[in-house]
Amino acid sequence: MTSATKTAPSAELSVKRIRTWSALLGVLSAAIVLAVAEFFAVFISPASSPVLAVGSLVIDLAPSWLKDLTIALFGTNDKIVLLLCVGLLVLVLAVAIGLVEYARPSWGVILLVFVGVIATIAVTTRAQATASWPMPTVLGVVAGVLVLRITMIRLRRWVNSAPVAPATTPAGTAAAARAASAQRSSATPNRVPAASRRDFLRIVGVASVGAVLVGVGARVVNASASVVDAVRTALKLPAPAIAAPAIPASASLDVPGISTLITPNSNFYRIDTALVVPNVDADEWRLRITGMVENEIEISFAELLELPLVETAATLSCVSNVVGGDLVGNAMWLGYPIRDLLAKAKPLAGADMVLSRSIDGFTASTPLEALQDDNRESILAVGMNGEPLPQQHGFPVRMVVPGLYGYVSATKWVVEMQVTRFADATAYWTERGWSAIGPVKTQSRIDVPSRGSSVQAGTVAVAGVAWAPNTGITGVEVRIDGGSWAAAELATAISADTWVQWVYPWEATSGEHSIEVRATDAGGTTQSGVPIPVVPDGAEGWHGITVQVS
Ligand SMILES: Nc1nc2c(c(=O)[nH]1)N[C@H]1C(S)=C(S)[C@@H](COP(=O)(O)O)O[C@H]1N2
Ligand SMILES: [Mo]
Repeated sequence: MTSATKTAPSAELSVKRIRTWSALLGVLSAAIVLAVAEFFAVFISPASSPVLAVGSLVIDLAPSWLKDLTIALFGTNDKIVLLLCVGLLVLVLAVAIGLVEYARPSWGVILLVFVGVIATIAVTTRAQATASWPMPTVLGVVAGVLVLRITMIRLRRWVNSAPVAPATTPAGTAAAARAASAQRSSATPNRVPAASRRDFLRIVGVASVGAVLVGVGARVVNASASVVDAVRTALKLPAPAIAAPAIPASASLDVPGISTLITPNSNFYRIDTALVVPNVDADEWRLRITGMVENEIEISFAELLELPLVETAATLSCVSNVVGGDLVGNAMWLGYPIRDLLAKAKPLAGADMVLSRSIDGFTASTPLEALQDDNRESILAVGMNGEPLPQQHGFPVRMVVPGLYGYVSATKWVVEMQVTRFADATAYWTERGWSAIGPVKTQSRIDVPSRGSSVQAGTVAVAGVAWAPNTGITGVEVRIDGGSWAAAELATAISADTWVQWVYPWEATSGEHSIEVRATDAGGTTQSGVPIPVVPDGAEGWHGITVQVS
């Protein structure tokens, strides 16, 4: 009885308290939206978080006099002022959403969704936005709506079971009592006030603590990612000591839809085991060469940048790329030859492998020979297509070894190269059933026409790319409807390490037709038509498509 006597008085609800609670529930729902959005932004991009996106949208839309005024008034604090203004606006909207939802159920939800749509537009219109960027905001709004509804239901239950306290201001007394009883539903209260109050407070408490923990945690992660990104953007890479030869115009065919010779960073496939892209501080970064070496070596990022860097184009491919798949790309890399670092470390006799390790624990086993080979430009890359490595492609440093699949060579966020033996150590994917050795298999792909598409009868450009990195492509052939193979025209190869564009002018006649492609590499091997799955060391077979000609 004692606890009931203690809680009973505060279980009473004045209209003012109902309003305060409704407003707080609006604020809580907004906090949930932001926390959940911030959480999912960790996995997509810190810049996809709605707060920052709305902030940048405001910057984009603000008239210049307003920008000038804020800068005049607040100087370099203008961004903070902006974020405070956005924060204040969010707070006002949140309070409104809570009040409206209590007074007119569903209208608060509609208002919340409306604000969510505006935030989503802000996110999608950011310059770097990709198709997945709206996801954090959308999921945040969904969570916010759920919390708003659930907590409002509990609040109503409490209101319905609680005695109404007299309002504090005399003038308000009669009106408040009327309003409060109007707000009760006709349902008979089935709980004692103290219990429904406890229920309500419990869910509000859990949701608040959850929002704070998730939101703050995710914000910290996103903030450190943003810092790394800011450092990356500000970084100016040195010019190469040995530049790649200029790319002749004849290296690119003028065929709409063909893969570009150089794959832009924003289109470059990404494969890794990292749930969250590692944020590596370039100033802290060190690479250690350890294991079976005469001299262990440790090198910092600044030291690496002082070495004479080479620029080299290379096609990177994933062992999981199916025939015709898109887990392959060609970039211009800037880096330091690994063979030169190994020469300083002096591997001991008997060593035959380098186990490279990423800051996140991923490992790859690369034959020592491939890293020492004078005829293979294996590098510790710091640049990709004229920029510092994008974070998701290994900032600040990754390995690139032409001719080996990524899983046995292209360690991103690399921090250690342990010289060892295949007999003594195994890498991440080898422990999961993939081959310890992974040379890239010669492949060719039809980019246009796209599979299943319809084309007009007449001359149709069948075109695509073919690659045999570190070996080179000497020929590409096409056949129609299983007929005889005909040579395609090859663009100028910029090196043996990159893919080559090819085109075949096909006299297409109406009806359904199959098109197949095969390549021959500089080693004299022509791709076999026998389909082989990707596990354990890469797919084989001819890429074939069917098209409809009308
Ligand atoms: N740290 C780390 N590096 C990694 C991987 C990884 O999971 N973690 N995956 C490898 C694989 S399987 C491939 S195909 C290439 C892909 O490189 P990209 O994402 O830059 O295209 O990275 C390699 N480097
Ligand atoms: Mo891969």
